[in-house]
Amino acid sequence: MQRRTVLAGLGSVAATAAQAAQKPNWMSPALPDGTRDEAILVRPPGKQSLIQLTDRPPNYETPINAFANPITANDRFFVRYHLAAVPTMEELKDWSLTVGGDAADRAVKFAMADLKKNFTQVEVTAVCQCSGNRRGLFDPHVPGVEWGYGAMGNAVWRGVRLKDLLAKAGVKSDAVEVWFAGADGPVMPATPPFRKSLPVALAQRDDVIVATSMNGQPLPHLNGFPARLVVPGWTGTYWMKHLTSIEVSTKPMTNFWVQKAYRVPAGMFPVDLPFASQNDSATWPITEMVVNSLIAAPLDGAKVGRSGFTVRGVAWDRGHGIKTVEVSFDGGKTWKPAELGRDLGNYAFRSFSLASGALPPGPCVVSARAVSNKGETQAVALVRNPAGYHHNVPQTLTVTVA
Ligand SMILES: Nc1nc2c(c(=O)[nH]1)N[C@H]1C(S)=C(S)[C@@H](COP(=O)(O)O)O[C@H]1N2
Ligand SMILES: [Mo]
Repeated sequence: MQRRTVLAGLGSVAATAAQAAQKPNWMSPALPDGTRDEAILVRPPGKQSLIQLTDRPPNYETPINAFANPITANDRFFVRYHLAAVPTMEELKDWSLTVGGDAADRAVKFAMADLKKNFTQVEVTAVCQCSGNRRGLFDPHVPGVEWGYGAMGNAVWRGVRLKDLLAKAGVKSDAVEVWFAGADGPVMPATPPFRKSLPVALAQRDDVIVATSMNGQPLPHLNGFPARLVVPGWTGTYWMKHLTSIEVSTKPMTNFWVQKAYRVPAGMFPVDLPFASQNDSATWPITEMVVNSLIAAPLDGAKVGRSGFTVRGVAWDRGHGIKTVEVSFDGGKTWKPAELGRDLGNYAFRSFSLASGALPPGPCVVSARAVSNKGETQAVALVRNPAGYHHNVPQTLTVTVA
């Protein structure tokens, strides 16, 4: 009996090692073993291959090589849900959006046709990144969805200004926050529905929009069809999908998602617009992203020729724009400035590239680091926080020159 247990144990260890060895390099080797073993490439409806981290609720990340393009294709864009009851396309057919609240003069209701006909259509190119992107690389590991590098994407969002919608309802002078709800919900009634809020000053910013289109197409089902909030510079948690209700409020929102989740130690990360109504002495809500970069090519473990290779990737921050990206081909001993690609706006991915030139045979450790126009740099050492947010330590990968 005991012997059999031991054998079974050994068998599973052997299987795991073999599986790990086979894992393609679209997953970082730094991810926890369990995550690497369970993650599979799937094609959710309307999507190309994505890495499935959980199925219910749907949590799918974008493979690294998709970031060789600074615009993330709709069918490669990552998917993140907290709760499993995602409305079907059929259920979203008679969608409408209400705007009201105790700090609004009146309640108004919009159909899709109203949004398209009666409002100025505006566009913003912006990165949507989950707060927990790269959480799986935290050492020691922290609980949560163990994302690798791909819980993010950059798209051209088109829709109407949030402030124009708010103006139709009328914003009273005692408004503190704007509250948002979407059409998805919990499977069990005891689970609190996912709701988020924004400071009223941010909700009035010109580039905060209710998007109905993404890269020239209607929003994909799993990215918030038919309308979602876009909050350039702020992490994805505020980008409410399947948006159905907006309330202008005299009070700070109170629920699990704002008071317990999505918080970081007070003052740990720089912000331009404090979310004062949600700050307490110990913790602040996570809001603005941190400067970061990702190498999309070559992939970790690739074999390259002695004539060298070109590093390609993207860099982004919280809206100041990218000043420089430097690349190292010697494990961080020396750095060279990369060439920056087209400027798609301060909230967008900035592509970069740099050719290595001829290289001696053997391992070559590649890394990249970005600096924002505000002078902010990527973390030299991991900035630990309990929920595993804002990982922006420069990525390193090893290629073999032969
Ligand atoms: N309705 C709804 N909106 C939501 C969420 C959700 O669970 N439900 N998750 C948020 C989080 S945490 C992130 S990171 C982004 C992810 O957007 P995506 O699924 O389009 O990539 O959606 C945000 N909006
Ligand atoms: Mo997120």
